[in-house]
Amino acid sequence: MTAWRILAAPMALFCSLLTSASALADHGMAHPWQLGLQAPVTPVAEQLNDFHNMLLVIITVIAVFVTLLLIYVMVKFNAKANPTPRTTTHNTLLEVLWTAIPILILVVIAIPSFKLLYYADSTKDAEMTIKAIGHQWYWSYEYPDNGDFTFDASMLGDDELEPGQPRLLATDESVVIPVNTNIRLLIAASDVIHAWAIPAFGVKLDGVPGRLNETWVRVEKEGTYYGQCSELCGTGHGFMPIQVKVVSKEAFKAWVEKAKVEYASSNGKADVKLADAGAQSTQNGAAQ
Ligand SMILES: [Cu+2]
Repeated sequence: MTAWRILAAPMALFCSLLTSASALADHGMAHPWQLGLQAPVTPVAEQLNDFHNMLLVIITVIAVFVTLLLIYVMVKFNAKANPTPRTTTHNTLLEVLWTAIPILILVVIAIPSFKLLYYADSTKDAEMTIKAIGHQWYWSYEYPDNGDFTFDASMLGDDELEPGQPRLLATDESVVIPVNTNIRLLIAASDVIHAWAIPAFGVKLDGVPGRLNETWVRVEKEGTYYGQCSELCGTGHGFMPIQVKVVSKEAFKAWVEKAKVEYASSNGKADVKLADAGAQSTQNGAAQ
């Protein structure tokens, strides 16, 4: 009885941790004592999760096999148990096996890996496009086929956080996207290499200046999801988080109408004018 109790206590703790983990997983962010990856909400993230679980099985079998083999060798072939060692140095069958089996294991891993890589690459039937541009140190977003507006999203400081908003993850403006919609994501950068990453979406893609990288998402669950820049981009690298709100298609349409007005004044035009003026004066300066 006592032995069972000793075993049951950590099991109960583990189970309660698992339940609280799955309850918290709905928040679209990492949390203390999380086990496994964040709950996947896109087809790509689901497949990534399955692939990760498959690798976990393979790696566990290999680790257990090698450990058992080591223990067997240590017990059977130590100097005490085996005072006169054999002088055999080659075994053709064994050598072929320990070359072929690892190759087979790598092939078994490579096939689903490449499939997944191409699946995450792009979607043929995108219903809309969003462009994310990394800057030192914030993200700006463009909605070219939904109002054609632009806005910046910067991290909220500790004194700006409202109750429930996570520190270092919440931003002043959210990327709003509709649920169950194939969205083409174009990712670029204006200064150095950044990376747009949301673990729950299974997306992590570099934003490279002068290059347009593409991926896609189809989020199947409404909610708020968080991510961070995942390419070391300078001193503010840890302070350019990503906050995505996934809403119903109707709510998205309503938000677009509101956003068109809200972001009209800062539609990038003022910035563009300034940037143009800057570029012109630089050109003039160069010409002189
Ligand atoms: Cu960055």
